[in-house]
Amino acid sequence: MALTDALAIAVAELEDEQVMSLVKERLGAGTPALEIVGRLQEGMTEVGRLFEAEEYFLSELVMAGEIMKDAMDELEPHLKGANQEFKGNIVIGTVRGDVHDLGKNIVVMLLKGAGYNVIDLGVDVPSDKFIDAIKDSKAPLVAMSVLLTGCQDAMKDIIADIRKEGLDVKILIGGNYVDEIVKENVGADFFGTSASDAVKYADQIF
Ligand code: B12
Repeated sequence: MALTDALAIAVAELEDEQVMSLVKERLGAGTPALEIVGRLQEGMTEVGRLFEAEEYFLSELVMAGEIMKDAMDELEPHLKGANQEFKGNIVIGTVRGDVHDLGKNIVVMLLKGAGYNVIDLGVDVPSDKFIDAIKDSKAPLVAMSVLLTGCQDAMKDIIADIRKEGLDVKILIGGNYVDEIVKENVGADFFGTSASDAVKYADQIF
């Protein structure tokens, strides 16, 4: 993919200082934080492509993760928003076997900003942790993040386990590769590919 945006290129080239200065510059110029996230994500997608092409290796993937995390720390106050109205509880976690959490953390920030209380279970979350949290919080919505295609079966099992408990909860899945087919396969109610999708479905349910 030929990137054209300077920030996306800086991420793809792992230029950490350049990334931070561009993020600050754009925030200062009034670019919406979510738009900046979009450019960062483009860069990360390119990092993923280079990894697949064996031009980048695990160390580059780790570095890209660090760069993204630093940029998100800078963006977080701008994503949270000022909405303090309490709309209800939402449980979220990255599914068992998967430790990618940068995207999930953005979803958490946006949901919080939209007025939800988010119970974040972290990464590599097994069925029982999801089930206990849903029971304790009586959340009507559980959101799951997945980036590894190899973790689709784990997600399917977790959803089956939740359904077996007979809990009155809607299930939203999200991540870079999920689509209608994945949603049907794992038995979820909704799917999303961006953090704002999470807010859209949450607002529908609450
Ligand atoms: C950074 C990164 C890592 C970091 C993660 C750091 C961290 N704390 O998260 C580290 C180095 C740990 C890592 C490890 C691995 N990774 Co990795 N990683 C990436 C990379 C480059 C970027 C991911 C990212 O953070 N993107 C930026 C965020 C903002 O975007 P996002 O995650 O997509 O999230 C957005 C949306 O998807 C959505 N979203 C996400 N979750 C949810 C949830 C809901 C409910 C909703 C509605 C929306 C939503 O909203 C977010 C914001 O818009 C991707 C490449 C890619 N194309 O995604 C590979 C990638 C995901 N990794 C990959 C692989 C193979 C691995 C490893 C197996 C490598 C290895 N050999 O060890 C390990 C697996 C570890 C594990 N068990 O999980 C592959 C997966 C391939 C596949 N088909 O399964 C990818 C696609 C790279 C590639 N092209 O090969 N990785």
